[in-house]
Amino acid sequence: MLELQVFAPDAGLQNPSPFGAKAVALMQMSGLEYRLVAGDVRKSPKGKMPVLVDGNREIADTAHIQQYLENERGIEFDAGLTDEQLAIAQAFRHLGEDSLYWAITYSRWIENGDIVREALFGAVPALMRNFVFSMVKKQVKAALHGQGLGRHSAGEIYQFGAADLSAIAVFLGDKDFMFGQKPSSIDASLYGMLSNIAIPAFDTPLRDELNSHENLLAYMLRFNKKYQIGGWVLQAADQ
Ligand SMILES: N[C@@H](CCC(=O)N[C@@H](CS)C(=O)NCC(=O)O)C(=O)O
Repeated sequence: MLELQVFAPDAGLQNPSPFGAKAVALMQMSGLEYRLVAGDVRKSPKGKMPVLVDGNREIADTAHIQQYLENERGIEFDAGLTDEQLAIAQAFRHLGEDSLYWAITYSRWIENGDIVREALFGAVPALMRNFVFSMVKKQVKAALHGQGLGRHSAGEIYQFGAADLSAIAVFLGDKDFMFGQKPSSIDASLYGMLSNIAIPAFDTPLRDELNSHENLLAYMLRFNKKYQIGGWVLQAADQ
């Protein structure tokens, strides 16, 4: 059976990773049987999670996981989309995964480090936890600096994040999904980002911004319910 490796759930957070949530969304959309397991990022082929394991094949990166499901399992996530829609999807994918993702990363690691430490490093013995967390936080800070977003003030970073969220909200409008009534792979990608912003444990300006867009909240919930994902999105919707 297919196995999807993600970060282990901890501290009440189910799969607390935007790309993990995107991969779960793709798997649920595919309708294929799979097992969700806690993976070890140090053993991942590209040093990142998630990873899809199919027998002795390891597929790292959600873009490659999507391609694998399409090419090897015949799943047509984007059937019926025009070339123009595919191009728009590609642009929104990068907005979510290469821009908004970094604002999420900042809002967690830099601004809510204590929660991340307890949520993601719960398995590390208490005596070592601070040390291990500080080391990883240093790497995340360097990555944010390298990417460029980390060079801005908190206010500026959240403005960039809010602009990304507004762009998604405007394009979505009153449609059910980004391209109408039928979900496609871009919805899985955006679901991964939005559902992570919605995690109740992270009370951040990004979450406030998300909460100010009723259509985005309804979209997230609609996707979650359609593919029976459950978890924090439903908790957030209840609040
Ligand atoms: N492009 C990758 C990005 C995956 C990614 O950035 N995963 C993060 C968690 S959300 C990760 O594994 N970070 C650990 C690290 O960078 O050491 C994908 O689409 O899967």
